[in-house]
Amino acid sequence: MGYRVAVVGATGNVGREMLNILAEREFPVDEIVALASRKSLGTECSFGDKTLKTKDLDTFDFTGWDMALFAIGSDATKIYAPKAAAAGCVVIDNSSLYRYDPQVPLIVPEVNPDAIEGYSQKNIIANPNCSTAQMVVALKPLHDRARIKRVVVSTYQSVSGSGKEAMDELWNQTKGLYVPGQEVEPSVYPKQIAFNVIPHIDVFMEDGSTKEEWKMVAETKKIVDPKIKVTATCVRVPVFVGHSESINIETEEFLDEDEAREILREAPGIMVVDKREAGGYVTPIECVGEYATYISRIRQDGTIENGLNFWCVSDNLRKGAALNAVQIAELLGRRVLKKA
Ligand code: 2RA
Repeated sequence: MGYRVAVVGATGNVGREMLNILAEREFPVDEIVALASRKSLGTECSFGDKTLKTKDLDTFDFTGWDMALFAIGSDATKIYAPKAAAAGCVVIDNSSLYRYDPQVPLIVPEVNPDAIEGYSQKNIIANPNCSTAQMVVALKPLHDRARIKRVVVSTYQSVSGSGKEAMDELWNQTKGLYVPGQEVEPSVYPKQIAFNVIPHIDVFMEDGSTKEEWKMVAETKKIVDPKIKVTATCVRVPVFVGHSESINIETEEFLDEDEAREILREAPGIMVVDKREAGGYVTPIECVGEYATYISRIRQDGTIENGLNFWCVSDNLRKGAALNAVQIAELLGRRVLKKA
């Protein structure tokens, strides 16, 4: 006995990864349906060794379906998520629409699994922003041991976070720099992304931060601890897949770098690769397709009493989105629906 599962937005980067990961992890599926907009009707999507043809989201009836993993923008989610939830289908939503709603749990299963108890308020569970997910996996075990007071994070986010069009722009713009007459002007991004970095993700807020930076602050507080102070600078870099983050934390209690390394080594979802030698650290290219959040460069920050620095890398389409959503589905099945 398994679950009837819908993947909504099955033709996008994240939707395709959701299908891949549901199959890889042999999620107990009785029936699965790939849903997309009418213009993508009939598009083929892989589900393990099976091929699904997308069905029309607009006319789909979610009645009798156990859960729907949503990977569409907030505008479309606003239309279809309430329909699915009202039909009794639990929505696991990757958009930012419900993340800050007090009646919707925002979950990273390695960090706050008990929050799943709150799903029934709206029959919706929110998936965090990709840059938040990998960071809180690393923060949680250190916070439990030494109580984190403050986090300073700089991110180096791959273009797949902006979608397939951005990946094409990076590819074509890079190629165009070497092929006369094939120059590609910026369109997805305000400036050239090839061989460049852009300190701007999402819209600018009143205080000069960007919404991506605000998300990291708000979501870390909701998932880990509202008392933690977070300041973020989010940067787009010319990498296809894999977000990297330079993280500095200040803790209540002193935490020695060696103890921190051992704590992280034992923590769920984390792989520590940390040798003080050339190549003794993880780079985004190495995390693509993997489940783990990788931690390297763990070291004391001697400029403050209780400070630590470390490097954090993860596949933003996986732990940053699709894997976390599937892990929430697994948690929902284990703790709530209990059909398999
Ligand atoms: C990005 N975190 O990287 C945002 C949305 N995926 O563009």
